[in-house]
Amino acid sequence: MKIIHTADLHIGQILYQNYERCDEHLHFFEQLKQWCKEEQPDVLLVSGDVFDIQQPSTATKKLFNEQFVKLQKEMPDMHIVITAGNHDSASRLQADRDVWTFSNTHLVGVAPSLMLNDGWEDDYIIELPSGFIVAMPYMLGDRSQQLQSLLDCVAQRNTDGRPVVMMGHLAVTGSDITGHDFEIGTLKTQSLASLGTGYDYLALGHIHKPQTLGHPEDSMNMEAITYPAPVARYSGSALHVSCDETYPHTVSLIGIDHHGGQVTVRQLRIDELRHFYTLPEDPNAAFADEEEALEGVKSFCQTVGRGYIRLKVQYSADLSANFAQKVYDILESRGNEVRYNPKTLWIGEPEKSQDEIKQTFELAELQQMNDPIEFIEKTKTQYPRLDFHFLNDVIKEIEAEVERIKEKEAAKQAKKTNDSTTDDTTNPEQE
Ligand SMILES: [Mn+2]
Repeated sequence: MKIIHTADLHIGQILYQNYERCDEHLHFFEQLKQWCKEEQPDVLLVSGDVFDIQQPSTATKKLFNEQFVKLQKEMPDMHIVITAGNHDSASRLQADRDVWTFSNTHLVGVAPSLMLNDGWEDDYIIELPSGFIVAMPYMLGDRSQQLQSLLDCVAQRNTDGRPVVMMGHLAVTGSDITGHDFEIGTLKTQSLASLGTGYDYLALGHIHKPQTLGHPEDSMNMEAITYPAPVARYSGSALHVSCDETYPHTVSLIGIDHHGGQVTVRQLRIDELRHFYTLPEDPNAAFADEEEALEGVKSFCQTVGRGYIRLKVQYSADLSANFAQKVYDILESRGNEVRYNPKTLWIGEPEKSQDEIKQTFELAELQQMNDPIEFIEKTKTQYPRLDFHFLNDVIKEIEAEVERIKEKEAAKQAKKTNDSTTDDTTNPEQE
């Protein structure tokens, strides 16, 4: 079974509230089409975040329709499977499903509900002569049981050892999230183990850096690499979605010989229409003042002439209030081929006074505390504005609440164990 795996297209993305990226997406689709023609895969997988927003514009939907119809027309035997990511509207994608089925294109928007009807598996299992695809879109809740029952269902049908592929859109615990600015605590990760067993290749989306899980050493390797099944991989996004995604972007060409056999991964490097630059390009330099920064922008326009730029400016530089407008004015005369990220990187911030530094606790400090009261006692001189007595009361209260919750949980657990013992004796078939 031969697969081309991509994800996180984010069609319709507007960068820095200013720049449409249609031409960049078209440039991507041109390459994708070329690769499909050359490689003749059995199936093209798009693992979620097809669109950048839930209600894409008419122009964006048109681009989606045109490009996927084109792919299908050129490769009528190739199947296309597209799942919804967290950026997509699950129900909107699902609503178009029936129409697309006529052209070997399978859209899966909505995740299985907790109440399942007979035959629900058929909404997620795509059986092809070359193999099986379990197409899972982005899921909010824990669907471990449904995933395993889908894989079990495939195992039953798969009497001739065909390859089994599963798709998912989620952050797997331990993956490399370089380039994503997730705030601490907002990224929900799931363990690979919770996604079940029985697939040969797990085609993941959501994390934008291309990577095979468990093989960080292979991330920049463009040669064909063979692993024993199962293999879990993020294809990475189609375009750089932010300027922090400095690594190369690729689509993944996957070959699977048979179920439980060998999986071969080869990355196809995507040529980006516009690259991201931080000016000055010398990592140790920063613009000293406004004049130098504007000169830097002009010179970039003349030499490179295309791309997204952000500026590194010395902290001491005094930029005028309409600095960004001055940059836009320079770029406008260049037809907006050079695009500006107005979030300036400030270099060489002067050292803060002791009083300014220790207003809050660092997360790492909190994690080191075995006994917070003892820790704060020891370090309170560093925090001149800290109301120690107040904090002491708060922590005591939290500790008491945690105890209460623990007791409640223990009581609940004890009751559950009792109940399930009763259930087991009355009806051993029921779970
Ligand atoms: Mn996503």
